[in-house]
Amino acid sequence: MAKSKFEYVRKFEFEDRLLPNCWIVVRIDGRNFHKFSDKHKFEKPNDLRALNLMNRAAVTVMEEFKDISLAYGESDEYSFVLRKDTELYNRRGTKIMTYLNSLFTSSFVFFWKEYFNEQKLLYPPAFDSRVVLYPTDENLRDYLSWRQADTHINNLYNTTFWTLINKGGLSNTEAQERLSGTLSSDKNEILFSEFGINYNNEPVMFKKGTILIRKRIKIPDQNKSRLVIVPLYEDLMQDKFWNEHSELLEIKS
Ligand code: DGT
Ligand code: MG
Ligand code: MG
Ligand code: MG
Ligand code: MG
Repeated sequence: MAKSKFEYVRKFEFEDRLLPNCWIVVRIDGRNFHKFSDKHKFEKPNDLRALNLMNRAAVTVMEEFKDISLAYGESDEYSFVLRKDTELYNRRGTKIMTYLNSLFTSSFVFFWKEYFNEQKLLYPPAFDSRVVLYPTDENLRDYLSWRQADTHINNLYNTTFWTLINKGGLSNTEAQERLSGTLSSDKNEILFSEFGINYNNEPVMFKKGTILIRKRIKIPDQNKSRLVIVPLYEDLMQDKFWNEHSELLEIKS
């Protein structure tokens, strides 16, 4: 077919093939979830419905895109790790990022009712996303450790903050002032000595975030196995995690 005179506009498009041999991380984050969580009456500091819905949306994305080997979620964000040797969409960055983001967002809306029941979705939520390349295994591990450290710092702060308000009768400002300049050990101490709360006994999903990986499961009574996506609530900063799940850093041959 003859080319139209308009065809030249394609030349304005740019090539965005991601560097080979690097881990691809796509991180998605809810837009203005400060307001969204407020309008939808999320429990503070952690709303189990919201976190489980985020996990469900992430599992949907992983079921569809098999080259995602691991995902990590906390709060209103999810990170997806694609194998460093993936050739998904010829490693076109925007194609990968926008598909993951839009499937995540539509799943979040699609499954909303299953988690929030009577609480109606009041307006369409949006998520931003970015794609980041990590050339070494160490960089990838440090990226995930960074996100999990963030989960820990925020959760310890938020748990103490809301305990001071809900159980200690402090105002928001008073709680904020009380916590200003405190170390982790101070917050643990406030929780324990003033409220009898041992932070170690808080729910592990709140403390560690959710790690999703694929594990081979034997089907009972059959000589078969299949890969299933499983949630883990482990410390991924430790070597132990990467030794136990050594397939994560291995290259398929
Ligand atoms: P952004 O990402 O720049 O558009 O703005 P935000 O407001 O989404 O800020 P971000 O992503 O740094 O922080 C996440 C917000 O979502 C934060 O205000 C707390 C809220 N949020 C996330 N998960 C929960 C939850 O389980 N319960 C409650 N109450 N709030 C949550
Ligand atoms: Mg943000
Ligand atoms: Mg956000
Ligand atoms: Mg966030
Ligand atoms: Mg098309």
